[in-house]
Amino acid sequence: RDKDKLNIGITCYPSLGGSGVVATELGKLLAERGHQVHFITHSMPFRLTGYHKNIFYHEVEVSDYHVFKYPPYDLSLAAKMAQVANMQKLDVLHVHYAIPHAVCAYLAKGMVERPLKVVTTLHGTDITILAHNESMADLIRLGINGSDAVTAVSNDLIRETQERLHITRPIDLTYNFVDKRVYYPRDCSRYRCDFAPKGEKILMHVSNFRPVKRISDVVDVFRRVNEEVPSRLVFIGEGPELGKTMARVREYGLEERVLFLGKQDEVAELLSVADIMLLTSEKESFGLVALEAMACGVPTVGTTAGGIPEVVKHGETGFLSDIGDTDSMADDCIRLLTDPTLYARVSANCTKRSQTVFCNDLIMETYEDIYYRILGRE
Ligand code: GMT
Repeated sequence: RDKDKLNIGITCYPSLGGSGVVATELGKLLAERGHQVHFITHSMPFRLTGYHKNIFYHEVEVSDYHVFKYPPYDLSLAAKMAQVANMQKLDVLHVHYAIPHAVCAYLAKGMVERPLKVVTTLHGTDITILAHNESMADLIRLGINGSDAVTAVSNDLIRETQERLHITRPIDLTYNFVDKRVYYPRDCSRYRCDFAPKGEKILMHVSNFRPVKRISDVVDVFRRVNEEVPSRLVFIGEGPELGKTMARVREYGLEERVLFLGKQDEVAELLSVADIMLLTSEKESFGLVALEAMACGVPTVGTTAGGIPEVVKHGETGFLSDIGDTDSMADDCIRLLTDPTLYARVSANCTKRSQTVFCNDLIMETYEDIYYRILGRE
């Protein structure tokens, strides 16, 4: 793999969210590999703390000229992409999330002095939610068809993109990945004492608290589990459903047993404290948190929505039920928590699967091969 080192631009949503995490971690791996990586975003990606050799950050500034009722961020982004592409001689611009990034990249392509190849990675809600709107669908289709390569994070997302948007061009599968230097089973005894002082089992849910996560199902599953196995529920993250979730916890009288930690930057340190990760979503193109938990040896109990079954192998690395079937999910949790032999087997499968199918080097090389392919350097 001794091919030329590349100049790669990356655009993503820099604040909380799985797509931003994946884009930033990929950028870091590519930079370690010797490529020059230029992040073009409206603020510093939250996982990009400290100095990293070969990584550069270009901030998009939005014009606040008084004529604009709505400052045109998308145009500023496209202009910045073209400027960075020209100045840094970008070979590839890799955008994560179709709207508006793929469309901005399409515009930028028309403004650059030398050929610029564009890769678009679809992450989920850009297709499963935004593409339901007809005019948005036309824009997403334009971004997809105007890219030199398109990737998606699960086979289920590829299928849905092709069906919903009538896309016929090939879409590469690039599963999300975890860095095993960061996500591994850690000794979490100090957190365990804080979260579950009487040695209770710990169930965890990590998300942006959007309606698609069906977080009230998390509370319902926990209520049933706790009736049979003394347990605690730890929530990490925040978002629009947080208030409703707290209300449900109060309604069930479970305040003493449920902890809301809010947004946490260092999730890798906390995941190993969980015995089970709950992922009850009705839509989930991949479910990055299930993979992160898996890498820490923590099985996921959740739903068969979207790409989750490609990540969590039912019966091997966790257990999956139909969307909304909280009784079945609770039964699976109880079985796992009361059968140490079953738990040990599933937990061992988790670390093994995360380090093989979703290994960072493997997925990074898949992206690298796509860059070389579209540049004609195979
Ligand atoms: O889960 C979210 O709502 C955030 C969203 C995002 O754009 O960051 O996550 C999507 O991309 C992640 C990274 O590829 C996937 O792991 C999530 O499954 C996907 N979310 C949905 O499909 C709902």
